[in-house]
This record gives sequence, structure tokens and C-alpha cells, in this order.
Amino acid sequence: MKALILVDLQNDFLPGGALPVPDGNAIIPLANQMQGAFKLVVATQDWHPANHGSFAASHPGKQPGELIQLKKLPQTLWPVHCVQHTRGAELAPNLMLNRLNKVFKKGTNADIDSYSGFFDNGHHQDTGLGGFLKEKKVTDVYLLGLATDYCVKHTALDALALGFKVYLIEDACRGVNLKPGDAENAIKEMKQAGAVVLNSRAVLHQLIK
Ligand code: VGL
Ligand code: ZN
Repeated sequence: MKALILVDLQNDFLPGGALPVPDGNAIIPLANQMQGAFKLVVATQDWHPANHGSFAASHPGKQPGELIQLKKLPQTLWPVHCVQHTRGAELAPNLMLNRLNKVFKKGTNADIDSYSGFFDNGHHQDTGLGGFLKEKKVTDVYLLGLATDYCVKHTALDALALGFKVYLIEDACRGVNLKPGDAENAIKEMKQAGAVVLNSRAVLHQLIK
């Protein structure tokens, strides 16, 4: 069984949002098209309390982009984004929702960030995504979304560690690129860990025959 995972396709990560990923809106039509090739589609949703520890604003004197230690873990600081029940946290308005089987929220604990759709960054808390996929007999996961160098990367690495075959739909991902090359390096890292990188056309050829 194959599943499509849509990573963090939320207003705040799109142009005009609080933490815009360059060209992030370009992948929404692809996300809609890809859904047609899968029986099982899930989404992740960054869902932070207003005082989340990943926000620069939660640390007086700190700016977005700075690196701190948050409860013993290295933490890049971000602008306030994806605050629970705000418009910025909502899934993109032009994203097709009718075929979504389930949405997994993450980043809800103020003391720890959660880039992966499976676990928080300390691997303490489980979102339920892994169990859900195993229950549905999923063996292969296809990933797309935002951002290549953070949530897509960590979701891919955790999926591999959980034993899923992982396909990264490269043209349907975009990176933050705080440093130039971050997204490209993230793709190398995912490949090295065992992910297969392909484009959306190849997915359609592979799955719709
Ligand atoms: C993300 C930074 C902070 C992401 C989420 O979705 O990649 N990046 N929160
Ligand atoms: Zn976040």
C-alpha cells in the first residue's frame, strides 16, 4: 500500500505568510494533481501555541534565524508562525481537502519543536502518523511539501527509520534556504539515508498505468 504525505501546506509557509517559503505556492497545484494517484492521502500541520519556544518572540532580545538551545536541543528561531486556530495555520485555501484521510498536527508542545510529521525533535512524542500508516498496511510513502530543508527532510528521515520505503517528489517541494544550498543538501541527506528522489511526472507514470 502506498500513501501520499503532504507536509505543512499552510498559509504561513506561502508567500505573504509569516514564514514564507520562496515559491511555495507553486507546489499546491502539484499537490492537488498528485492526490489523484493515491488511495491514501495524509497531511501534516504545524500547530503551535502562541508562546512556542521556536519563536524568536518567545526569547527577549533574540531574532529569527538565530540558533539557541531549547531544553537541551539546538533550535533555530523563527518568526511567530502557524499559531493554533489562526488563518496562518490553516491549510492552503487552494489545496484540495476532500481526499485527505487524516491530518496530523505537530509542534503543539511549547518546549520542543517538531519538524517531522512523526515525532517531535527529541523523539519523545509520537503524532500517531506512523501507527496510522502501519494500520493501513502502508509500505511506501511519497512526500511533498514545505519546507524541503526542515519538515520535509525530518519527515523523510523518520519514515525511513520506521522502515517505510520513501519517495521524495522533488519538484513538489520548496526549501527555506536560510543558507544557500540548504535545500539541495537536505535532498542529498535524504538520498543518502535511502530515499528515492523523483519528480511528479515519474510518480504519475509509475502509479497511473
Ligand atoms: C517548518 C520551520 C518551522 C517547516 C516548520 O514546515 O518546514 N520550518 N516550522
Ligand atoms: Zn513551526
